[in-house]
Amino acid sequence: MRAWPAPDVPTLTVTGPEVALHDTATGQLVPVVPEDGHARLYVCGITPYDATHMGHAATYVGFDLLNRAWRNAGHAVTYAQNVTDVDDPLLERAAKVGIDWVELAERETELFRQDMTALRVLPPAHYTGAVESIPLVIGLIERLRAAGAVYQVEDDLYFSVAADPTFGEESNYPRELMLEIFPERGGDPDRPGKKDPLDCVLWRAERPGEPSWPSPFGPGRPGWHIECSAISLEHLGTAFDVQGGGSDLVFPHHEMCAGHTQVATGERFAKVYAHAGMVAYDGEKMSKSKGNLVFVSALRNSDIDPMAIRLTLLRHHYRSDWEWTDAELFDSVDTLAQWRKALALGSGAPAGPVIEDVLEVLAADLDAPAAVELIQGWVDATLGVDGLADNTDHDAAGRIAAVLDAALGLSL
Ligand code: 5CA
Ligand code: ZN
Repeated sequence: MRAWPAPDVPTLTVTGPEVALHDTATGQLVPVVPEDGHARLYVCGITPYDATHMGHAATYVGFDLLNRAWRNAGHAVTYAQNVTDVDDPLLERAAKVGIDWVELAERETELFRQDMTALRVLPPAHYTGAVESIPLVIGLIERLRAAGAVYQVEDDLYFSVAADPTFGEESNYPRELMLEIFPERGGDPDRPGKKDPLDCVLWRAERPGEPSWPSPFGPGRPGWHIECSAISLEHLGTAFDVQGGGSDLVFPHHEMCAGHTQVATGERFAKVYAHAGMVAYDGEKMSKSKGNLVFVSALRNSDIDPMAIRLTLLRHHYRSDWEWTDAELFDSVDTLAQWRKALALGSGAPAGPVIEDVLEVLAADLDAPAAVELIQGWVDATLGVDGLADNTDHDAAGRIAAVLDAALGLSL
């Protein structure tokens, strides 16, 4: 399907350092230096049954920093993202509000595109829906069947986690924790007939009132995890550089995705697994199912500058769990006004060292809060907050504006 339009990104005159990222699988900070200079990134996309909330926005802005850091280090980036445009929560919401599920998915996906455009998130080259990937999913299930990793429970097909010798190596969760989390995130551990409670659905046979597609295994629809394995395999191949998403996807989603690709191809799914922290609101994880949501589109509709939304997100490290407050948003509005004032001067405090430091902190596990502090330091020095203005760099503002845009996605 169509992604959203790409914002213009200025080309910097300095090259940023190579990027290192915290890897969930090893718990280490690891270099993510693409082979042959070409990075491959997959980030799990939305399930479009409601509008984009700040949790989603934080995750996509977080991985946008990675995309930008790679580009600033001189690499090309191929970015793929899915849209889970058929799944239980979407069908349930459509039935509840009495609209067609296709219409709901299209409406919310379009709103997401507008939100991402407003937030200046670089679009994926491959933006792919679950529905349009059904032939890919069927092909991958066939490969898993040939590998002996598939069995049937009634008319549904399951993936046998026992077939994957690497199962558990992505999350490193102990089995008790897996069993606890699995049912909270779409799993069905207690279903009679399963070989292992943790086995997951690959193909869900047609149920009355649910959409279905023909397949060699009978009419039905894809399970959730196989969707991301099939789409990433098609567009990025195996062992791509980074698999990303929120930390709610560490298990079972990314563990199962890794298992499907590993068993079907004999090769690993991703080299590094990166996870964004959870954004809360009113004391709980912001989630569509709980309804404690702050929507990007609602703020845009009340004339909030999208760059102030983005700055609020950037002030939290992508891996931290944090709580959204309106007070921080209003603070960002004030900060941007001050930054714009400094940039309007044209000349300013020396920009060179600030630019290098900004690129460096971003390359080290995407430390956007540190980058924001560095910019604030330049603004303070330029406006002479300490009475120490040293505006001897005559093209400082233009260069600071360029790094703000290219590295942090803030166009002021
Ligand atoms: N369609 C699946 C992934 S294949 C899905 O999880 N969709 S979602 O709409 O629920 O979430 C979209 C993305 O936002 C995922 O990467 C998810 O991990 C992330 N996300 C969801 N809620 C939050 C939150 N409260 N804070 C941060 N990220 C979140
Ligand atoms: Zn996914």
